[in-house]
Parts: sequence; structure tokens; C-alpha cells
Amino acid sequence: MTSLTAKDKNTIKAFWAKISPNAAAIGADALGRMLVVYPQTKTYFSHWKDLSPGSAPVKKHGATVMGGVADAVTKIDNMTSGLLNLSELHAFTLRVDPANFKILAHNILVVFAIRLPNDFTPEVHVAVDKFLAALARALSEKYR
Ligand code: HNI
Repeated sequence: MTSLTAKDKNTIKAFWAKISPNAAAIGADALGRMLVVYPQTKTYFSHWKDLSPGSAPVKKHGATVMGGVADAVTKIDNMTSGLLNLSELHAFTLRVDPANFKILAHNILVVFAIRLPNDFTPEVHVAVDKFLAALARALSEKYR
């Protein structure tokens, strides 16, 4: 387990500031991609009418998820305690298998690379990868 350095945190905050105007669209792309490429993730969203990329619920929930990631950026120094409620929701109410947090993180990275080929440098990539892994660990806290 690698923890975030001060430099990683600065990189993530700067990158987030740059992408935040497009966060909803990035989230929608990542969620839509996850549901196609990892169809086992569809089980949690079977109450939606349309799970295809670009559908209304995918767009709406993509924005919601990225709102959660934005919140995690503001709590970057203590994500475990800061995200306990969201962890509890996913563990006990939604019963999401925590393996899926890594799958969504992967899809978010892919969409960053597609949409921001210039800003998403290898240095930014490694910092964001570490951040999303730490976020997945924080969301997994209540499963323990
Ligand atoms: Ni997740 C609801 C944030 C990963 C399935 N999710 C939320 C909400 C936020 C959120 C915020 C809204 C909470 C509320 O209503 O109070 N989810 C996040 C974040 C991640 C994540 C930050 C990881 C980066 N969620 C996942 C994954 C799955 C998932 C990987 C399943 C594959 N989440 C859900 C479901 C809901 C949900 C299901 C309820 C949606 C609905 O429409 O009913």
C-alpha cells in the first residue's frame, strides 16, 4: 500500500481543478464504459430503465459519482474518516462488492487518458491512480 505524498496531493488538486468543469461528463463516460466492459457491474443498476452509454440515468449517476470523488479530493488528508458514511451506504445499503471500486477507478483513468491526453501525463496518471486506490480503500472501510 503506497500512501499519497504531499507532491501527489498537489498534483491531484491541480488536476482536479482543471477537470472539474467537465467532471459530470467524465463520470458519465466512465460509468457507461464500466457497464459495457464489465457487465457484471450492471447488477447494481438493474432498477434503471436504460444502462447504455449516454443514457439519462448513466449521465445523472456519472455526475453523482464524480461529486463523490470531488468530495474525496477535499478530504484527501483523511479520506477514511471523511468517507465513512459513503462507505457504510455502499457496504450495508447498496451491498456493492468492493472489488467494483477498483473497476470503476480503472474506467475513470481510461476516460481521463482519452479526454485529456495532454494534461494526463504519466506523472499525473500515477498520482491519480494512487488517489483512486486510496479512495477505494476508504470506501471499503465499513466492510471490515
Ligand atoms: Ni456509488 C450511489 C459515490 C463506486 C454503486 N455512489 C452513490 C452515491 C454517491 C456514490 C455519492 C449517492 C449516494 C447518496 O444517494 O447519498 N460510488 C461513489 C464513488 C465511487 C462509487 C465516489 C467510487 C469512486 N458505486 C460505486 C461502484 C458501484 C456503485 C463501483 C457499483 C458497481 N452507488 C452505486 C449504486 C448507487 C450508488 C447502485 C445508488 C444509485 C441509484 O440510482 O440507486
